[in-house]
Amino acid sequence: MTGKGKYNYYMSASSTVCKLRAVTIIFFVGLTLLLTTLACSSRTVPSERVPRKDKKDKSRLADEIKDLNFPTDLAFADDGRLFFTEKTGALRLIKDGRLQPDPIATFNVPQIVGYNETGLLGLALSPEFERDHLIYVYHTYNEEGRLFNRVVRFDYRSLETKKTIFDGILGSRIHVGGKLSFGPDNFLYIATGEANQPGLSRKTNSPNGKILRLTRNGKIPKNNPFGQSPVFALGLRNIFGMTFDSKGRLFVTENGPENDDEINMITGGSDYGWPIETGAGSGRFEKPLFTFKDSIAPTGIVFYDSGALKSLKGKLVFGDFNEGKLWAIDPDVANARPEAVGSLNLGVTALAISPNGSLYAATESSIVKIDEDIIGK
Ligand SMILES: [Ca+2]
Repeated sequence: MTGKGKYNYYMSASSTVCKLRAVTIIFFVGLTLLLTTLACSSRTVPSERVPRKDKKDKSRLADEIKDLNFPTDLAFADDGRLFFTEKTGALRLIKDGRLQPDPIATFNVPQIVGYNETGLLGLALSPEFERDHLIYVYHTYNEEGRLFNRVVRFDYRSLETKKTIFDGILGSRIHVGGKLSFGPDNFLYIATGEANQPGLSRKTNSPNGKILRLTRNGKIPKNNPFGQSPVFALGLRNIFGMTFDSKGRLFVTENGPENDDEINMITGGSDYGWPIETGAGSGRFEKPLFTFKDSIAPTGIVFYDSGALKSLKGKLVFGDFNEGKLWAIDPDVANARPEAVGSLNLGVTALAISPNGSLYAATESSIVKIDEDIIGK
């Protein structure tokens, strides 16, 4: 995601004016089209204001929640509550379909003006969240002018008791990773970035540019591949998405430099080549499941195993930040290519599947339910 201002959250005043002009033009063009459609057809005009009747959707979320402050990660509880992080530091909750006005907790993250990828970046609920109420987050912090990242755990019922699970991940304005996932082994997987120091990706004594694996209390599992090291896999540049499939395999979206964004299957002890090689390379390093020659900035990824969106069943689904598209690839088909399956027109940051199998995407300013109207657009 380097150099394209993709996470450039702070808009300049002149671009605001341009956007207002554009919005005005789009409004009048849209109004004309709407009136034409109404005049020419008796069909119902599709509108996001028309609630979709989906009585099975126990999460009861609205189809779209707007005006958010750059959501970065999503996590559903078993009862359908949706927790999400905002880049600027707030952990928020959507309950009974409604966005709760006050954050659950706010993290003191650096508010960097200009292009940056720092902040409150990742979220995972404990595998036994209904019982232990534990929430894990990944966030950047500033210590004496230097940026670092850490993973913190707290009890949803007593927010003041925070436990640091892992600390000392070097920070930078860019390439700070941040996604968290619990594996089927109940270990916590942490995706870090190389903090714009590519050499760190190769060092097993650095947590940067890696997938880390820890117990839920932050200890190093006995069977980690590099002995008494949290490192699970190395040679990674910057990861914006991580998920396990139904077979327990781990997949990530990795952002290449100006090209070669990768979808990788991660196995313990493996080396993914950065910064020596990108893409399929010479065969010396782990080969990606797929490499995008032209950068799309892939982000949130899920394995879709529900029947609600039939065309996606059994596929890895991921979003991109550059064009706001959704992509799907079958991880079990050799040399499969991702297929663009829909578009949100806003940079996608995270994906999640609700307990009843509905797919949701976070964009840079909203959370959207992905239905058949979007898939195939
Ligand atoms: Ca690679």
